Amino acid sequence: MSNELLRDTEGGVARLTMNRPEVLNALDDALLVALREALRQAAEDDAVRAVLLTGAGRGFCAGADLGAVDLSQGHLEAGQALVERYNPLITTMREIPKPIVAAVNGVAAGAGMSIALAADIVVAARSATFAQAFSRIGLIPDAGSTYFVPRLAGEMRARALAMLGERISADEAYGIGLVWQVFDDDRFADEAAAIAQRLARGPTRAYGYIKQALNRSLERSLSEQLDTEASLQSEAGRSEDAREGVAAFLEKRPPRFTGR
Ligand code: T3D
Repeated sequence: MSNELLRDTEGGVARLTMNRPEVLNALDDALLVALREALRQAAEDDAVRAVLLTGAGRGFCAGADLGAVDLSQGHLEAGQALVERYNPLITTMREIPKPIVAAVNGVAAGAGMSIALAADIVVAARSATFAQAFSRIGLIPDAGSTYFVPRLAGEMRARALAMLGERISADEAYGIGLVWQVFDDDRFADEAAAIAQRLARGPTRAYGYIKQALNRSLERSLSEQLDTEASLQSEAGRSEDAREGVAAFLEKRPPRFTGR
């Protein structure tokens, strides 16, 4: 297992820590592969009911490792890396049936910002920053940023962030809908962990169906989405957690969800 990704599981939360702090956790092939593999394992492991993704040191992730880029052919062969490593990672993040919290502890730039936005819930430390850094090096936003940013923040902001490549603060990111919550730095790690722990105690199967329902909702018509809801809700309704949730409500007690 690569040391570039630290992993531990406690209380139903798989914590994945990108661990290349000397380059602000910039992504090389090994880290990209390790991230995807860890997510797949989290999906299959019944003991894992939520994932917390964060970065070691002062960065969350500075995007592609520019030091590892091959310019020997006189150009940057960027498309292949996307097809082979970045895109499968982003797809895996969206599709695994367990909630992912991105705990953005520091700068999230380029594909590092894309990875944060592919999570289900993004929280940030007050000192964290976000940058669609791609155009500063002559590239376009990738790894899902042209999908996530307009949907979360709106078309104009997506265009300006992409073209100007400016760094925005966590509070600005919160203000335009890129982030769920911002916490002061001294509370950040505990607050992010608490959200993941809360999800790990929740109705895991329902969370998986919520992901499915929301993943494509903005591309579907109302009638298609109503059909999707009916079909997924009928699955959710058959879960042990739905039975427990209703029973707990009627008995006026907190539910004890098991993820089944
Ligand atoms: O082929 C493909 O892989 C295509 C895929 C492309 C996807 C992409 O993500 S493209 C975008 C790549 N990322 C960037 O362009 C961001 C580059 N980094 C920066 O602009 C800045 O470092 C930050 C804004 C992120 C942070 O700035 P700051 O001032 O807080 O830190 P710093 O001093 O610039 O960086 C600290 C160290 O990390 C520094 O190394 P040093 O000088 O201490 O030895 C810096 O070189 C290194 N570092 C930062 N980002 C990267 C990096 N090293 C390699 N790759 C990086 N992306």
